[in-house]
Order: sequence, then C-alpha cells, then structure tokens
Amino acid sequence: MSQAQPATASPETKEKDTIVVSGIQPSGTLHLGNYFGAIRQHISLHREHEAYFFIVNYHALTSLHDAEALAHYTMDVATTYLALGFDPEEAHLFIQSDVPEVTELAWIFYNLTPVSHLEKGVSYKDKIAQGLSPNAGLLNYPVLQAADILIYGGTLVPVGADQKQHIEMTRDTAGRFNHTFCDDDAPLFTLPEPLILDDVSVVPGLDGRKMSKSYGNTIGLFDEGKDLKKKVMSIVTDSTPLDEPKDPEADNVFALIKLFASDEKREEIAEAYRAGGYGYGHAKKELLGMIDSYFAEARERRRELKQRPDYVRDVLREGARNARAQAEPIMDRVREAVGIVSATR
Ligand code: AQP
Repeated sequence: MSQAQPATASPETKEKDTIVVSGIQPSGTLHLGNYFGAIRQHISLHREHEAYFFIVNYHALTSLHDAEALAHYTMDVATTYLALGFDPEEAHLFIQSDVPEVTELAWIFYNLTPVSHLEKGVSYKDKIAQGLSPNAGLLNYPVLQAADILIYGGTLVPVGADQKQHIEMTRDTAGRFNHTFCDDDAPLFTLPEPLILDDVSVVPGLDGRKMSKSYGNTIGLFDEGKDLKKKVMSIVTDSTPLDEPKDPEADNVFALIKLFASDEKREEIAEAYRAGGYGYGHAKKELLGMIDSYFAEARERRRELKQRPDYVRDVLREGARNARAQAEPIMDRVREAVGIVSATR
C-alpha cells in the first residue's frame, strides 16, 4: 500500500466502461462477512477500474442513534480500508454525506418508488423481525442505496449475496427513471450489474445466522488475542461426538475455514471431518490460527494509521472532492430531465 500523498487518482485517468461503486455502513466494527462478501473484492477491483467506495453514514443512521459511535465508526471504516490495502492514488474513498447531492437524488427516486416494493424488502423484513425499529429510513434504505450507485454512473457493484435484492431495486429505479423522464434512445442511467462471488455467499456468524453488526454475532477483522479466541471457541456447532464422522458442509466452523484455506488445505480438513476422530475443537483451533495470520499485516498497518488521523481525513476529503466532480454533471442532467429549476444556480 502506498502512503504517499493521498488521492491523485482522477476520474479521467481510467477507462470509463466499468465504474465500480459500493458502500459500507459505519454501524459497527467491520467483520469477516463484510470482508469476504465485499471489501476483499473492493480492494482487488480498485486498481483495475475507476472506483468509488463510500462510507454510508446516512444508511447507518437507520439503526445507529449514537453520535459518538457513528463518528468513531466512520473514521474506523476508512482506517480499515487503508490498512487492508486500499490505495487512494488508485480510486476514491469518501464519506457518503460529503456528497450531499446523493440525498437530493434519493428524494427524486422516492417519488418513483412504490411503497409496496419497499415493504417486501428481505433485508427490511429481516431487520424488523430482529427487533429493529421500522423507521422510514430503514424502509427507504434501498432508495438511498440506488442514489448512491447511480449518482456516480456505477455499472458494477461488488456486494455480498444479502444485497442482491437491493441491486435489483436499483436497476428497477434506474429503469423507472429512464422510462418516466428520458427518451427511449437516450436513457440517463445505465442499469448496474451486481458482482456477487458464488463461493462466498453469506458468511455465517457465531450463532450460524448471517454475520451482521446488528446481530452481535461477528468476528471483527482485527480481533486478536483472548478476544478472538473466545469468539472462535463460541461458534455454534452440533453435538456430534469427537470420534464420529461429521459433515463439513453442515458446519459453521468449516464454512469460515473455507474462506481462508487453500484448496488443498480445505480438502484435507474436510477429509478429517468425514473420517471421524477430528472434533470441532480441532477445527476451531485451526480457524483461529488462520484468522490471526491472515490479518496480521493489516492489523499492524492499522495500528500505524491510527497514529495518523490527519492523513486519513486528507484521503477522505480528496475522495469526496473527486466523487462530487463525478456526481455534479449527472445531477445537472437529472434536474433538467425532471424539471427542477433553480433561481440561484
Ligand atoms: N455475513 C455476510 N456475508 C457476506 N457478505 C456480507 N456483507 C455483510 N454481511 C455479510 C456485505 O458487506 C457489505 C457491507 O455491508 P454493510 O455494512 O453496508 O451492511 P450489511 O450488509 O447490512 O452488513 P451488516 O454487518 O449486517 O450491517 P448492519 O448490521 O449494520 O446492517 C455488503 O456488500 C454486504 O453484502
């Protein structure tokens, strides 16, 4: 990772056919689900394509009402991306609210979105079932997400499998806007494609449900020592005795091991499960070592970056400047298409 002066990347310097966009919520400490579902793809794609990654603090407000925590996690997500290898000279990392046009676009989209579609949102229904308050922000979450993606002309959205429906809603929104306000041969928005890795699917948490900040079942990317050990040892397994054969594909520990292990190692452990005489305790120890060494370098870089908050802010400021430069001409076209005139602009 380069730690030279931040953000010399400009939207002009990379080919325009693919524009990668994705957001991440600063609603808690980032975890293995976020990493394998999305961040790892963000880091690998940002060198190849023009890319915009934003820390969606307005989205986090749908579930987090603690000013200090929101401010803390916002900076923590930025530090985490930099520690994991995001290079600000290659792409743009910024805070969602630093591009205020995104909420303006969301408002325009609200007026094209049937409430009945939002009420059918799988993520919305899941969160309500888990006891989150059904506030209007939570219901409208996918509309703001559509604005986030379309305002930068995003064409490719690397996300976890849980976000598939939201990207479909973004495509519907883009289609509805084009149909309502544009000529058939001059659509304003391109329909973006999701990039979802088949081999990751949904990463399970300690209790076997989707690993999620709001479920309190996560393993943080930078957990270490006793804390990490305690979490790994608490992963829920069935009660098959040590001696008996086990089905690796039905086990939460193995689902996490698969994310880290080489093909060869994965097969070796799967075979040990099937043979019997290999207990869940053995598997957990193996997993613990894998997590610890996989993130060791990034943990170190994160410690260094924590000492340089001004650098992290500079990266975010420059990222927002570039993102806004990309968003503004698109918003001008949107306002014109919709008929939003201004006496001051
Ligand atoms: N368990 C998971 N498996 C695979 N991918 C996941 N992602 C999240 N959890 C898993 C992916 O991480 C990206 C960023 O997620 P987010 O923070 O914007 O929101 P989320 O999906 O709602 O993640 P959480 O942890 O469940 O957050 P809260 O509890 O705050 O809502 C997304 O691409 C997501 O697919």
